[in-house]
Amino acid sequence: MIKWEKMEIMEKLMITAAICGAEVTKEHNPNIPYTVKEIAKEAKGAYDAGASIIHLHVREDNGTPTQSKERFDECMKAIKKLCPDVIIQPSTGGAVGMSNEERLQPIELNPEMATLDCGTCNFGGDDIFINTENTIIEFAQKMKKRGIKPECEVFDKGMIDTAIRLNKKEIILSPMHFNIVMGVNGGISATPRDLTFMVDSLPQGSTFTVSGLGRHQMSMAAVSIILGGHVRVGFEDNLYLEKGVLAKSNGELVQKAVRIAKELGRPIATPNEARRILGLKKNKI
Ligand code: KMH
Ligand code: ZN
Repeated sequence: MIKWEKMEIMEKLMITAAICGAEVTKEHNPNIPYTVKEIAKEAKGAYDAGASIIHLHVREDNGTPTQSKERFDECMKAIKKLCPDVIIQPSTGGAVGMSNEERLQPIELNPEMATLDCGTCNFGGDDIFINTENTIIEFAQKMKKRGIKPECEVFDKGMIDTAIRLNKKEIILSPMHFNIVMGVNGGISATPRDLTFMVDSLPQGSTFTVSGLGRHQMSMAAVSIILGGHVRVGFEDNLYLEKGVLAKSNGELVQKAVRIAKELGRPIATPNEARRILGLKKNKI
């Protein structure tokens, strides 16, 4: 349950920038980064604006999504060169249709964090993002072995229950960190009612961030800020700064989240403050 009476004691706000994703393309917004240089530049702009975590997908130069370990390594090094203390959180979701083996490659680089998708979900049209229970267990066990903190991606309430079940078996360790993804065609809707329901369903001591898709990005960020949660913004989830205006960069979207947070009285966490909030051991550079 949300402890409403304790809400004045809030941690600083962690902002995650999801800078490119796997599904959006330059046809959707010409500012989506593909190359190593573009990805590093977008990460730096987001970091300068206040992002403490970069949620990372990578692409071939032509925009094709890839989970190649080598490409992740190149991109992570390029990002660290520009923003040495930022937390890099590679995706193990990759793109719809990739094999588990393909998706798991970036964990071999021992990042501090990585995503752990906690269930199967329709992804619009004929797309299904498949994460069977055995897949989740395999990914979680491999991350645990390497000391990588999973960010549990939950697209619906049942996925929280799955994460709790695996937490009870110590396959996912406490305290858990969740990303509540709202507004996927097939997942939970992006409404304040649904967000409070999801937050109320999290185990005590967990932290959470919220990713509202499309036009819901900033409104759900605002609700999360008020609830004591954290926020994710960026091109992976949303292409627009406001109705009809494409964002020029991820930095612009982070700046907007920072403005909202400031108006609501929530200071922004640095990467090292985010490490403390998440219980990450050290900055692995
Ligand atoms: N691209 C989606 C199929 C994650 O990063 O872990 C999966 C995704 C979630 O983006
Ligand atoms: Zn992602």
